[in-house]
Amino acid sequence: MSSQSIIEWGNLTEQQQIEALLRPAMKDSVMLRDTVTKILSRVRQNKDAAVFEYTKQFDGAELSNLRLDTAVIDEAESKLKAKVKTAIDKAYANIKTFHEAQLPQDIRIETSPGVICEQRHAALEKVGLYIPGGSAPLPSTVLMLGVSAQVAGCDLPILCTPPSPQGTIAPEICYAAKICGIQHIYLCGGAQAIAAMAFGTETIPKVDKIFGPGNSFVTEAKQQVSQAVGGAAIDMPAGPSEVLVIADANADAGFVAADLLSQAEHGADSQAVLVSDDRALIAKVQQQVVLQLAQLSRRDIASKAVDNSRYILTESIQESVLVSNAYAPEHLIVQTDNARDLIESLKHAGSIFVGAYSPESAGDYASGTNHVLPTYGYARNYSSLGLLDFMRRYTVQELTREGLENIGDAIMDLADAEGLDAHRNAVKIRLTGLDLPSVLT
Ligand code: HSO
Ligand code: ZN
Repeated sequence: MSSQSIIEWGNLTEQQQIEALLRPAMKDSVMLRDTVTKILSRVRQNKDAAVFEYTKQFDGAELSNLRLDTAVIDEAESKLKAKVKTAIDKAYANIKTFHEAQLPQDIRIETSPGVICEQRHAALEKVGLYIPGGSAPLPSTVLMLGVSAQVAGCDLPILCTPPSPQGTIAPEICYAAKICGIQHIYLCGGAQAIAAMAFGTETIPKVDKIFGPGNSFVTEAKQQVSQAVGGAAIDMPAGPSEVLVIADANADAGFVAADLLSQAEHGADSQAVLVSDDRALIAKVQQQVVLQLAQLSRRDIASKAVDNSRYILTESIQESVLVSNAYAPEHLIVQTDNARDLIESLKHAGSIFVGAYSPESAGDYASGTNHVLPTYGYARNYSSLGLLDFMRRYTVQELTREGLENIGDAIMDLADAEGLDAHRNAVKIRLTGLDLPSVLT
Protein backbone atom coordinates (compact mmCIF):
# COMPACT_ATOMS: atom_id res chain seq x y z
CA MET A 1 0.00 0.00 0.00
CA SER A 2 2.90 2.32 0.61
CA SER A 3 3.64 2.13 -3.08
CA GLN A 4 0.09 3.26 -3.77
CA SER A 5 0.11 6.74 -5.26
CA ILE A 6 -1.91 9.57 -3.77
CA ILE A 7 -4.75 10.82 -5.94
CA GLU A 8 -4.99 14.63 -5.84
CA TRP A 9 -8.71 15.16 -6.21
CA GLY A 10 -8.54 18.81 -7.31
CA ASN A 11 -6.23 17.95 -10.20
CA LEU A 12 -8.62 15.43 -11.74
CA THR A 13 -11.09 16.18 -14.50
CA GLU A 14 -14.71 15.30 -13.81
CA GLN A 15 -14.29 12.12 -15.82
CA GLN A 16 -11.12 11.18 -13.93
CA GLN A 17 -12.94 11.75 -10.63
CA ILE A 18 -15.65 9.34 -11.70
CA GLU A 19 -13.00 6.79 -12.68
CA ALA A 20 -11.13 7.23 -9.39
CA LEU A 21 -14.23 6.10 -7.51
CA LEU A 22 -15.21 3.20 -9.76
CA ARG A 23 -15.70 -0.15 -8.08
CA PRO A 24 -14.08 -3.15 -9.71
CA ALA A 25 -16.49 -4.60 -12.27
CA MET A 26 -18.81 -7.13 -10.68
CA LYS A 27 -18.59 -10.54 -12.23
CA ASP A 28 -21.47 -10.58 -14.65
CA SER A 29 -20.31 -13.26 -16.99
CA VAL A 30 -22.65 -15.28 -19.13
CA MET A 31 -21.00 -18.33 -17.59
CA LEU A 32 -21.99 -17.25 -14.08
CA ARG A 33 -25.56 -16.52 -15.11
CA ASP A 34 -25.98 -19.77 -17.02
CA THR A 35 -24.44 -21.88 -14.26
CA VAL A 36 -26.78 -20.37 -11.69
CA THR A 37 -29.83 -20.70 -13.96
CA LYS A 38 -29.02 -24.39 -14.36
CA ILE A 39 -28.63 -24.92 -10.61
CA LEU A 40 -31.91 -23.15 -9.92
CA SER A 41 -33.86 -25.18 -12.43
CA ARG A 42 -32.36 -28.49 -11.26
CA VAL A 43 -33.20 -27.73 -7.64
CA ARG A 44 -36.67 -26.62 -8.66
CA GLN A 45 -37.20 -29.90 -10.50
CA ASN A 46 -35.34 -32.48 -8.43
CA LYS A 47 -35.56 -30.75 -5.04
CA ASP A 48 -33.67 -32.56 -2.23
CA ALA A 49 -31.94 -34.90 -4.67
CA ALA A 50 -30.38 -31.97 -6.53
CA VAL A 51 -29.33 -30.26 -3.29
CA PHE A 52 -27.65 -33.47 -2.07
CA GLU A 53 -25.80 -33.75 -5.37
CA TYR A 54 -24.60 -30.15 -5.41
CA THR A 55 -23.55 -30.34 -1.77
CA LYS A 56 -21.42 -33.35 -2.62
CA GLN A 57 -20.01 -31.64 -5.71
CA PHE A 58 -19.30 -28.19 -4.24
CA ASP A 59 -18.79 -28.81 -0.52
CA GLY A 60 -17.47 -32.37 -0.67
CA ALA A 61 -20.05 -33.50 1.89
CA GLU A 62 -22.10 -36.67 1.47
CA LEU A 63 -25.10 -36.05 3.67
CA SER A 64 -27.90 -38.36 4.68
CA ASN A 65 -30.10 -35.51 5.91
CA LEU A 66 -30.13 -31.88 4.79
CA ARG A 67 -31.53 -30.69 8.10
CA LEU A 68 -29.13 -30.41 11.01
CA ASP A 69 -30.21 -32.49 13.97
CA THR A 70 -31.63 -30.21 16.67
CA ALA A 71 -29.52 -32.10 19.24
CA VAL A 72 -26.44 -30.71 17.47
CA ILE A 73 -27.84 -27.19 17.82
CA ASP A 74 -28.55 -27.77 21.50
CA GLU A 75 -25.11 -29.23 22.21
CA ALA A 76 -23.21 -26.40 20.48
CA GLU A 77 -23.07 -24.23 23.58
CA SER A 78 -20.96 -26.82 25.44
CA LYS A 79 -18.42 -26.81 22.62
CA LEU A 80 -17.76 -23.07 22.76
CA LYS A 81 -14.90 -21.39 24.58
CA ALA A 82 -16.40 -19.47 27.50
CA LYS A 83 -15.20 -16.12 26.18
CA VAL A 84 -16.73 -16.75 22.75
CA LYS A 85 -20.07 -17.60 24.31
CA THR A 86 -19.90 -14.45 26.45
CA ALA A 87 -19.05 -12.39 23.38
CA ILE A 88 -21.96 -13.82 21.39
CA ASP A 89 -24.30 -13.17 24.31
CA LYS A 90 -23.11 -9.58 24.65
CA ALA A 91 -23.45 -8.91 20.93
CA TYR A 92 -26.89 -10.55 20.92
CA ALA A 93 -28.10 -8.30 23.76
CA ASN A 94 -26.96 -5.09 22.06
CA ILE A 95 -28.30 -6.05 18.64
CA LYS A 96 -31.60 -6.97 20.25
CA THR A 97 -31.82 -3.67 22.13
CA PHE A 98 -31.17 -1.67 18.97
CA HIS A 99 -33.61 -3.67 16.85
CA GLU A 100 -36.37 -3.68 19.46
CA ALA A 101 -36.18 0.11 19.44
CA GLN A 102 -37.01 -0.05 15.72
CA LEU A 103 -40.45 -1.61 16.26
CA PRO A 104 -42.74 0.61 14.20
CA GLN A 105 -45.88 2.33 15.40
CA ASP A 106 -49.14 1.51 13.66
CA ILE A 107 -51.15 4.54 12.51
CA ARG A 108 -54.91 5.11 12.73
CA ILE A 109 -56.19 8.45 11.51
CA GLU A 110 -59.47 10.01 10.38
CA THR A 111 -58.54 11.81 7.15
CA SER A 112 -62.08 13.24 6.70
CA PRO A 113 -65.03 12.81 9.08
CA GLY A 114 -66.09 9.16 8.84
CA VAL A 115 -63.04 8.07 6.85
CA ILE A 116 -60.65 5.98 8.94
CA CYS A 117 -57.25 4.99 7.48
CA GLU A 118 -54.83 2.68 9.20
CA GLN A 119 -51.29 1.57 8.55
CA ARG A 120 -50.36 -1.68 10.25
CA HIS A 121 -47.27 -3.86 10.34
CA ALA A 122 -46.96 -7.62 10.28
CA ALA A 123 -43.90 -9.83 10.47
CA LEU A 124 -43.00 -11.79 7.36
CA GLU A 125 -43.91 -15.37 8.20
CA LYS A 126 -41.21 -17.38 6.51
CA VAL A 127 -37.75 -15.96 6.12
CA GLY A 128 -34.60 -17.65 4.90
CA LEU A 129 -31.24 -16.60 6.30
CA TYR A 130 -28.13 -17.39 4.30
CA ILE A 131 -24.80 -17.60 6.10
CA PRO A 132 -21.76 -18.06 3.86
CA GLY A 133 -19.14 -20.67 4.67
CA GLY A 134 -15.60 -20.27 3.44
CA SER A 135 -12.52 -19.33 5.34
CA ALA A 136 -14.22 -17.61 8.28
CA PRO A 137 -17.51 -18.78 9.86
CA LEU A 138 -19.69 -15.75 10.55
CA PRO A 139 -21.74 -16.12 13.75
CA SER A 140 -22.02 -12.33 13.77
CA THR A 141 -24.04 -12.49 10.55
CA VAL A 142 -26.30 -15.13 12.13
CA LEU A 143 -26.98 -12.63 14.93
CA MET A 144 -27.62 -9.72 12.57
CA LEU A 145 -30.22 -11.66 10.60
CA GLY A 146 -31.50 -13.91 13.37
CA VAL A 147 -32.13 -11.21 15.96
CA SER A 148 -33.98 -9.11 13.39
CA ALA A 149 -36.23 -12.06 12.48
CA GLN A 150 -36.79 -12.87 16.14
CA VAL A 151 -37.66 -9.32 17.19
CA ALA A 152 -39.92 -8.86 14.17
CA GLY A 153 -41.73 -12.07 15.17
CA CYS A 154 -41.20 -14.10 11.99
CA ASP A 155 -42.87 -17.51 12.53
CA LEU A 156 -40.46 -19.69 10.69
CA PRO A 157 -36.93 -18.40 10.29
CA ILE A 158 -34.73 -20.99 8.60
CA LEU A 159 -30.98 -20.86 8.08
CA CYS A 160 -28.89 -22.37 5.30
CA THR A 161 -25.11 -22.61 5.48
CA PRO A 162 -22.65 -24.84 3.64
CA PRO A 163 -21.29 -27.81 5.62
CA SER A 164 -17.67 -28.89 5.94
CA PRO A 165 -16.70 -32.06 3.99
CA GLN A 166 -17.48 -33.90 7.25
CA GLY A 167 -21.03 -32.57 7.14
CA THR A 168 -20.61 -30.28 10.13
CA ILE A 169 -20.93 -26.57 10.77
CA ALA A 170 -19.22 -24.39 13.35
CA PRO A 171 -20.72 -24.56 16.87
CA GLU A 172 -20.58 -20.74 16.97
CA ILE A 173 -23.10 -20.66 14.10
CA CYS A 174 -25.35 -23.19 15.87
CA TYR A 175 -25.24 -21.38 19.18
CA ALA A 176 -25.93 -17.97 17.64
CA ALA A 177 -28.85 -19.48 15.73
CA LYS A 178 -30.20 -21.13 18.85
CA ILE A 179 -30.35 -17.96 20.92
CA CYS A 180 -32.17 -16.30 18.02
CA GLY A 181 -34.79 -19.04 18.25
CA ILE A 182 -33.80 -20.74 15.00
CA GLN A 183 -34.55 -24.46 15.07
CA HIS A 184 -34.25 -25.16 11.38
CA ILE A 185 -30.70 -25.22 10.08
CA TYR A 186 -30.05 -26.75 6.67
CA LEU A 187 -26.66 -27.95 5.52
CA CYS A 188 -26.40 -26.41 2.10
CA GLY A 189 -24.82 -23.39 0.56
CA GLY A 190 -24.32 -21.54 -2.70
CA ALA A 191 -26.91 -21.07 -5.41
CA GLN A 192 -28.49 -24.42 -4.51
CA ALA A 193 -29.36 -23.13 -1.02
CA ILE A 194 -30.92 -19.99 -2.45
CA ALA A 195 -32.93 -22.10 -4.90
CA ALA A 196 -34.07 -24.46 -2.16
CA MET A 197 -35.29 -21.59 0.03
CA ALA A 198 -36.95 -19.77 -2.87
CA PHE A 199 -38.81 -22.75 -4.34
CA GLY A 200 -38.88 -25.26 -1.48
CA THR A 201 -37.83 -28.90 -1.47
CA GLU A 202 -39.13 -31.96 0.37
CA THR A 203 -36.98 -31.00 3.36
CA ILE A 204 -36.36 -27.26 3.05
CA PRO A 205 -39.45 -25.07 3.33
CA LYS A 206 -40.11 -22.38 0.78
CA VAL A 207 -39.68 -18.89 2.25
CA ASP A 208 -41.11 -15.47 1.42
CA LYS A 209 -37.85 -13.53 1.60
CA ILE A 210 -34.16 -14.41 1.59
CA PHE A 211 -31.54 -12.45 3.52
CA GLY A 212 -27.80 -12.55 3.79
CA PRO A 213 -24.47 -12.06 2.05
CA GLY A 214 -22.67 -14.49 -0.20
CA ASN A 215 -20.28 -14.99 -3.09
CA SER A 216 -21.02 -14.11 -6.70
CA PHE A 217 -23.04 -17.33 -7.21
CA VAL A 218 -25.22 -16.61 -4.19
CA THR A 219 -25.71 -12.99 -5.27
CA GLU A 220 -26.63 -14.03 -8.81
CA ALA A 221 -28.99 -16.71 -7.47
CA LYS A 222 -30.71 -14.20 -5.19
CA GLN A 223 -31.18 -11.86 -8.11
CA GLN A 224 -32.61 -14.62 -10.31
CA VAL A 225 -35.06 -16.00 -7.71
CA SER A 226 -36.28 -12.49 -6.93
CA GLN A 227 -37.34 -12.17 -10.56
CA ALA A 228 -38.75 -15.68 -10.95
CA VAL A 229 -42.49 -16.27 -10.78
CA GLY A 230 -43.13 -18.10 -7.52
CA GLY A 231 -39.63 -17.19 -6.25
CA ALA A 232 -38.82 -15.08 -3.19
CA ALA A 233 -38.08 -11.47 -2.33
CA ILE A 234 -34.50 -10.60 -1.35
CA ASP A 235 -32.98 -8.13 1.10
CA MET A 236 -30.81 -6.06 -1.24
CA PRO A 237 -28.39 -6.33 -4.14
CA ALA A 238 -24.84 -6.96 -2.98
CA GLY A 239 -21.29 -6.41 -4.11
CA PRO A 240 -17.94 -6.72 -2.33
CA SER A 241 -17.66 -5.14 1.09
CA GLU A 242 -16.10 -1.65 1.36
CA VAL A 243 -15.02 1.11 3.72
CA LEU A 244 -14.23 4.78 3.19
CA VAL A 245 -12.39 6.69 5.92
CA ILE A 246 -12.42 10.47 6.12
CA ALA A 247 -9.50 11.61 8.29
CA ASP A 248 -7.88 14.95 9.03
CA ALA A 249 -4.40 15.89 10.23
CA ASN A 250 -5.25 15.06 13.84
CA ALA A 251 -6.45 11.53 13.12
CA ASP A 252 -4.43 8.64 14.54
CA ALA A 253 -2.73 7.05 11.53
CA GLY A 254 -2.57 3.68 13.29
CA PHE A 255 -6.34 3.70 13.92
CA VAL A 256 -7.04 4.63 10.30
CA ALA A 257 -4.73 1.91 8.95
CA ALA A 258 -6.34 -0.69 11.23
CA ASP A 259 -9.77 0.24 9.90
CA LEU A 260 -8.66 0.04 6.27
CA LEU A 261 -7.12 -3.36 6.93
CA SER A 262 -10.16 -4.71 8.77
CA GLN A 263 -12.00 -4.19 5.53
CA ALA A 264 -9.17 -5.52 3.37
CA GLU A 265 -8.99 -8.84 5.22
CA HIS A 266 -12.55 -9.71 4.21
CA GLY A 267 -11.56 -10.59 0.67
CA ALA A 268 -9.30 -9.81 -2.22
CA ASP A 269 -12.11 -7.80 -3.82
CA SER A 270 -12.78 -5.66 -0.71
CA GLN A 271 -12.48 -1.92 -1.19
CA ALA A 272 -10.66 0.41 1.21
CA VAL A 273 -10.54 4.14 0.50
CA LEU A 274 -8.92 6.90 2.54
CA VAL A 275 -9.91 10.50 1.87
CA SER A 276 -7.98 13.19 3.70
CA ASP A 277 -7.07 16.84 3.41
CA ASP A 278 -3.63 16.18 4.89
CA ARG A 279 -0.82 14.70 2.81
CA ALA A 280 1.34 13.91 5.85
CA LEU A 281 -1.48 11.92 7.46
CA ILE A 282 -1.90 9.87 4.30
CA ALA A 283 1.81 9.07 4.25
CA LYS A 284 1.70 7.99 7.91
CA VAL A 285 -1.32 5.77 7.27
CA GLN A 286 0.47 4.14 4.34
CA GLN A 287 3.42 3.30 6.59
CA GLN A 288 1.12 1.91 9.26
CA VAL A 289 -0.69 -0.23 6.73
CA VAL A 290 2.57 -1.90 5.74
CA LEU A 291 3.54 -2.54 9.37
CA GLN A 292 0.15 -3.84 10.46
CA LEU A 293 -0.49 -5.88 7.32
CA ALA A 294 2.65 -7.94 7.90
CA GLN A 295 1.23 -9.13 11.24
CA LEU A 296 -2.16 -10.30 9.97
CA SER A 297 -2.97 -13.99 9.69
CA ARG A 298 -4.94 -13.22 6.55
CA ARG A 299 -2.21 -10.99 5.05
CA ASP A 300 -2.30 -12.83 1.73
CA ILE A 301 -5.96 -11.98 1.22
CA ALA A 302 -5.65 -8.50 2.73
CA SER A 303 -2.66 -7.54 0.62
CA LYS A 304 -4.62 -8.16 -2.57
CA ALA A 305 -7.32 -5.78 -1.40
CA VAL A 306 -4.64 -3.34 -0.24
CA ASP A 307 -3.31 -3.26 -3.79
CA ASN A 308 -6.70 -1.94 -4.93
CA SER A 309 -7.06 0.57 -2.12
CA ARG A 310 -7.17 4.26 -2.85
CA TYR A 311 -5.72 7.33 -1.13
CA ILE A 312 -7.38 10.58 -2.10
CA LEU A 313 -6.04 14.00 -1.12
CA THR A 314 -8.57 16.81 -0.99
CA GLU A 315 -8.26 20.55 -0.38
CA SER A 316 -10.53 20.47 2.66
CA ILE A 317 -12.63 18.13 4.77
CA GLN A 318 -15.72 19.63 3.08
CA GLU A 319 -14.33 18.35 -0.21
CA SER A 320 -13.67 14.97 1.42
CA VAL A 321 -17.36 14.86 2.29
CA LEU A 322 -18.24 15.45 -1.37
CA VAL A 323 -15.95 12.59 -2.41
CA SER A 324 -17.60 10.30 0.12
CA ASN A 325 -21.05 11.28 -1.09
CA ALA A 326 -20.04 10.55 -4.66
CA TYR A 327 -18.67 7.11 -3.69
CA ALA A 328 -21.61 6.17 -1.38
CA PRO A 329 -19.67 3.73 0.81
CA GLU A 330 -21.12 0.77 2.67
CA HIS A 331 -19.14 1.79 5.78
CA LEU A 332 -18.00 5.36 6.39
CA ILE A 333 -15.60 6.13 9.24
CA VAL A 334 -15.08 9.78 10.16
CA GLN A 335 -11.93 10.51 12.13
CA THR A 336 -11.79 14.28 12.16
CA ASP A 337 -12.12 17.01 14.75
CA ASN A 338 -15.81 17.53 15.46
CA ALA A 339 -16.72 14.47 13.40
CA ARG A 340 -20.33 14.61 14.57
CA ASP A 341 -20.80 18.00 12.87
CA LEU A 342 -20.27 16.34 9.49
CA ILE A 343 -23.06 13.77 9.83
CA GLU A 344 -25.79 15.96 8.32
CA SER A 345 -23.75 16.57 5.18
CA LEU A 346 -22.82 12.90 4.72
CA LYS A 347 -25.65 11.95 2.43
CA HIS A 348 -24.91 8.47 1.17
CA ALA A 349 -23.47 5.82 3.44
CA GLY A 350 -24.75 2.49 4.71
CA SER A 351 -23.45 3.01 8.23
CA ILE A 352 -21.45 5.94 9.65
CA PHE A 353 -18.85 5.49 12.40
CA VAL A 354 -18.22 8.77 14.17
CA GLY A 355 -14.91 9.69 15.82
CA ALA A 356 -11.67 7.99 16.72
CA TYR A 357 -13.19 5.34 18.99
CA SER A 358 -15.82 4.03 16.57
CA PRO A 359 -14.10 1.39 14.44
CA GLU A 360 -16.08 -0.52 11.83
CA SER A 361 -15.50 -3.66 13.91
CA ALA A 362 -17.87 -2.26 16.55
CA GLY A 363 -20.74 -2.30 14.09
CA ASP A 364 -19.59 -5.56 12.53
CA TYR A 365 -19.96 -7.35 15.83
CA ALA A 366 -21.34 -5.88 18.95
CA SER A 367 -22.50 -2.26 19.14
CA GLY A 368 -26.03 -3.20 18.09
CA THR A 369 -26.36 -1.81 14.56
CA ASN A 370 -26.88 -4.24 11.71
CA HIS A 371 -23.86 -5.10 9.60
CA VAL A 372 -25.83 -6.07 6.51
CA LEU A 373 -25.50 -2.90 4.49
CA PRO A 374 -25.82 -1.69 0.92
CA THR A 375 -22.54 -2.01 -0.98
CA TYR A 376 -21.37 -1.04 -4.45
CA GLY A 377 -22.90 2.45 -4.40
CA TYR A 378 -26.38 1.17 -3.47
CA ALA A 379 -26.14 3.26 -0.27
CA ARG A 380 -27.49 5.99 -2.55
CA ASN A 381 -30.87 4.29 -2.85
CA TYR A 382 -31.05 1.33 -0.44
CA SER A 383 -31.29 1.30 3.35
CA SER A 384 -29.15 -0.55 5.86
CA LEU A 385 -30.85 -3.73 6.98
CA GLY A 386 -33.21 -3.19 9.87
CA LEU A 387 -36.24 -4.57 11.59
CA LEU A 388 -38.65 -3.23 8.96
CA ASP A 389 -37.06 -5.44 6.32
CA PHE A 390 -38.50 -8.41 8.22
CA MET A 391 -41.97 -6.92 8.23
CA ARG A 392 -44.48 -5.78 5.72
CA ARG A 393 -46.75 -2.83 6.13
CA TYR A 394 -50.30 -2.76 4.89
CA THR A 395 -53.29 -0.50 5.17
CA VAL A 396 -56.84 -0.86 6.45
CA GLN A 397 -59.72 1.53 5.85
CA GLU A 398 -63.25 1.87 7.06
CA LEU A 399 -65.76 4.49 5.88
CA THR A 400 -69.13 5.27 7.37
CA ARG A 401 -71.96 6.42 5.09
CA GLU A 402 -71.16 9.96 6.19
CA GLY A 403 -67.51 9.33 5.32
CA LEU A 404 -68.40 8.16 1.84
CA GLU A 405 -70.68 11.18 1.40
CA ASN A 406 -67.80 13.43 2.37
CA ILE A 407 -65.40 12.15 -0.26
CA GLY A 408 -67.90 10.65 -2.74
CA ASP A 409 -67.83 13.56 -5.19
CA ALA A 410 -64.04 13.54 -5.27
CA ILE A 411 -64.01 9.81 -5.98
CA MET A 412 -66.69 10.01 -8.68
CA ASP A 413 -65.17 13.04 -10.39
CA LEU A 414 -61.75 11.40 -10.47
CA ALA A 415 -63.29 8.18 -11.80
CA ASP A 416 -65.01 10.20 -14.54
CA ALA A 417 -61.73 11.93 -15.35
CA GLU A 418 -60.12 8.52 -15.78
CA GLY A 419 -63.06 7.17 -17.77
CA LEU A 420 -63.66 4.37 -15.25
CA ASP A 421 -67.45 4.16 -14.95
CA ALA A 422 -67.57 1.11 -12.71
CA HIS A 423 -65.40 2.87 -10.16
CA ARG A 424 -67.85 5.82 -10.10
CA ASN A 425 -70.80 3.46 -9.86
CA ALA A 426 -69.39 1.69 -6.80
CA VAL A 427 -69.87 5.00 -4.96
CA LYS A 428 -73.04 6.17 -6.69
CA ILE A 429 -74.94 2.93 -6.00
CA ARG A 430 -74.27 3.38 -2.29
CA LEU A 431 -75.23 7.07 -2.11
CA THR A 432 -78.02 7.62 -4.66
CA GLY A 433 -78.48 4.31 -6.42
CA LEU A 434 -77.97 3.73 -10.15
CA ASP A 435 -80.54 4.45 -12.89
CA LEU A 436 -80.60 1.03 -14.45
CA PRO A 437 -82.98 -0.14 -17.21
CA SER A 438 -85.39 -2.67 -15.73
CA VAL A 439 -84.34 -6.26 -16.17
CA LEU A 440 -86.35 -8.02 -18.92
CA THR A 441 -87.68 -11.40 -17.97
N1 HSO B 1 -17.81 -6.14 7.57
C1 HSO B 1 -18.73 -7.18 7.15
C2 HSO B 1 -19.38 -7.89 8.29
C3 HSO B 1 -18.49 -8.72 9.16
N2 HSO B 1 -17.29 -8.35 9.62
C4 HSO B 1 -18.72 -9.95 9.69
C5 HSO B 1 -16.81 -9.29 10.40
N3 HSO B 1 -17.66 -10.28 10.44
C6 HSO B 1 -19.77 -6.56 6.24
O1 HSO B 1 -20.41 -5.47 6.80
ZN1 ZN C 1 -16.11 -6.81 8.76
